[in-house]
Amino acid sequence: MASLGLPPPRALAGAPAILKALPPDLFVDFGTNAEMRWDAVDPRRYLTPASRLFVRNHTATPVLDRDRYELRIFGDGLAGGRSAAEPLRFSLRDLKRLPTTRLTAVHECTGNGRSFFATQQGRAASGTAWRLGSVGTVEWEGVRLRTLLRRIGLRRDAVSVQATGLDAPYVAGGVDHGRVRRPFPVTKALDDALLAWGANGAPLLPDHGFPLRLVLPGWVGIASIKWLGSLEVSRSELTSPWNTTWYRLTGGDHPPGSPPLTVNPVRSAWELPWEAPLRAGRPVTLTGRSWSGAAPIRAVEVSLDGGASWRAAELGEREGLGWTTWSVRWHRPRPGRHELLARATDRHGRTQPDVAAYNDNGYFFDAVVRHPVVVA
Ligand SMILES: Nc1nc2c(c(=O)[nH]1)N[C@H]1C(S)=C(S)[C@@H](COP(=O)(O)O)O[C@H]1N2
Ligand SMILES: [Mo]
Repeated sequence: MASLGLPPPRALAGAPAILKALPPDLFVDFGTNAEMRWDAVDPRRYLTPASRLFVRNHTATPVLDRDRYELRIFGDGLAGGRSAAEPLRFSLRDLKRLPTTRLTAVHECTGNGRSFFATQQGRAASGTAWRLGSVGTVEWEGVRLRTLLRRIGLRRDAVSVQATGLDAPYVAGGVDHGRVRRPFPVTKALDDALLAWGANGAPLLPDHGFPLRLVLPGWVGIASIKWLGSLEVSRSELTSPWNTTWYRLTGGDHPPGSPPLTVNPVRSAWELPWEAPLRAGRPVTLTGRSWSGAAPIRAVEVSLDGGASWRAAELGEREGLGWTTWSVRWHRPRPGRHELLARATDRHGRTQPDVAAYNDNGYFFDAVVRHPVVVA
């Protein structure tokens, strides 16, 4: 986008969209997207290692130079106002001189669980057919966006911030939609938004936004723009196709004009292979995790008999806005095929429903997933 004067991402002919290794025992590879396998999650490890974190790319991972990197900030919402042609510029070093914050949060794609609209509810939705692996919990490191914005100075009537990535423009169906970008309210910017350069104590991997990405804790993954090139701060509501066309609930029973999606719903997953083979008659401890974009998890109920009976799972670890681990002892698995169910409730009282509200793009599949196991 010449208007921002940004260097084009290094174009590597025939290069893969995702640069890190995607071994099939750890990932399901969808090309530009890859989901983590829940059966490969180590129950003793709370954070998701960056090497195992899901990747969701609209385009392809650009290779950016940390020394030439700069974040551009402009807009009529800044004190004094700044045009896109004459933005404020911050190098990575400038940003790292500001007070550093670490925060642990769930990181999740809006479409996580999408395949279950088809397999569990009989109505397919369009988009990557994730199971539940487009999620992780990461300890991000960076500077609060509010720290930077307060230093720059905001106008009192600033309402909207648009984050734009440095990856190539997104072209779909022959239409160039421009660079991946999405606006969010100034209130979120001044609350817990983070400009992150690190994950789990190391610099971001290229696939996850190196050298700098935005993190909007608890919000849909698309809000956390990777390879952050610019922030526009505005006195009027900014828009982009990522909040007007995509990432809102359309079709199904949703009225037209439902708002752009923000806070993630409640979900749960078992740390088991799909159709996990289990030994009959032998007690086994099963583990899983539950999370919510709104609040910590208060309770997890599980059913080992397809939903006929329920009991409380034992809750384990939780850090900050990260997920909650849990376990349940299955004393006497009987031979046959069973469905395991886990239903979480967060501290705002939000509970996973039996059926997720259908929408054309398959966002927010938050229903209790029926996880098959085979006991023999
Ligand atoms: N610049 C840019 N930012 C982006 C995206 C993208 O394609 N380009 N994908 C978004 C989506 S849809 C998600 S779910 C998360 C995925 O982050 P990850 O690949 O680091 O897991 O990044 C978001 N930020
Ligand atoms: Mo996403």
